[in-house]
Amino acid sequence: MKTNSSRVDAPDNLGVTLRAAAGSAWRPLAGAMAIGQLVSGCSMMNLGATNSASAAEPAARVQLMTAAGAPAGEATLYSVKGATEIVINATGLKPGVHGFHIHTNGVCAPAPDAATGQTVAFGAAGGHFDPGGSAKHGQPGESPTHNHAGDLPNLVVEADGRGAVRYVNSYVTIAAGPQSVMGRALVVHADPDDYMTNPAGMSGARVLCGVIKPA
Ligand SMILES: [Cu+2]
Repeated sequence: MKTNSSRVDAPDNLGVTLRAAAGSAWRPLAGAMAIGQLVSGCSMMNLGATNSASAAEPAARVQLMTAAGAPAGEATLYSVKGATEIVINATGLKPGVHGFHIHTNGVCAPAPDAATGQTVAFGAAGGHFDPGGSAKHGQPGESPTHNHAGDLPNLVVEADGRGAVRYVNSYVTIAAGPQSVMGRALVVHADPDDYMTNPAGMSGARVLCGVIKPA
């Protein structure tokens, strides 16, 4: 089995390798949303045709950029039974584990960090999308009142600088409404997300950002 490819293929490819951060306490999501669960290590997960977005056209796309403005991969989003499937293929990252979230504002410009007041890359994207008003960072897949709906699984980046995650988020939508992610931002961080510490899981600097736009 291929051990170092981090590419997530197009959704019509039903065999997809996914990984979660080593050692993370990952819990499967319930029912149909289990297609978004991550499999530790080198495990193949068969995305059943009836459960995947394989027949769907992408509803939204994200062009990821570095703070210097260089292209750094992309993400596509699909509507899946009232939930949102997010497929990210990022490039140009340092090998290791990187936090990954939906941030509130679809603006990838420098701005002061809310906690420190220091101007940081992509600071204008604001904090994690939190339509449930939890004001708490945590494990992806909890309820939106337990922690940010925008909390997503870490990317694991290999020596080639690529990292990929496919994840179904049950608490956000692409369609208009209070949970909609359209016009918000995806952000990849420099460090691992511990899925616990407020406000961003100790995931460090923002290294990639892209605005979620209609496909
Ligand atoms: Cu973030």
